[in-house]
Amino acid sequence: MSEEQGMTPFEAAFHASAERHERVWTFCVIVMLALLTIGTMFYVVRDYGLVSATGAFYTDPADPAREAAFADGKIVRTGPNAYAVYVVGRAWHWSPDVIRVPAGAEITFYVTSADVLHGFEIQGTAVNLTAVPGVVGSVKYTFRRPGVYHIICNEYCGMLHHAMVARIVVTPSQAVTTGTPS
Ligand SMILES: [Cu+2]
Repeated sequence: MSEEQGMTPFEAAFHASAERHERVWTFCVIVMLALLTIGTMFYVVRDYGLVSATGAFYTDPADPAREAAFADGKIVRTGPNAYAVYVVGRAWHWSPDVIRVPAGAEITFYVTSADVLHGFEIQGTAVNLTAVPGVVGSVKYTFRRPGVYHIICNEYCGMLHHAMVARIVVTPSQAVTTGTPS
């Protein structure tokens, strides 16, 4: 109040105008930050799905059940809407190299390596674990949207490391098969 009293009419008008613009600008920044936060959360939830568990367990490499599960990799239906996918990395490919699972199902990946360290990464998702010989790592993931996702190797493993790419085909249906692309 005393501040306003010592001002010329021009200064008072300028002061009021500047204050109004600062309020508007601050409000705009708050709105932009809120939209950015909400938008980021929306895309993270939509595209990354839920990685609900990561861990590793050890099994006897000579266990016949394990040998069978990881021989060529396989997909097993474990519940009405759940699948277990056994993946093995070998220089320089993933088995199986085509994985078909339905959208919305809970997929548990069991990942190991037959030779050296490989990096199991599903592009466009938060799934990323190291495939270690003699160790089985596991991660759960739910694909929200049908489409083709790629498994890459992100741990340098030799000459054809860059060619270690496999496909996950997420179907809208419940149909599940495994195979090799021709
Ligand atoms: Cu590699």
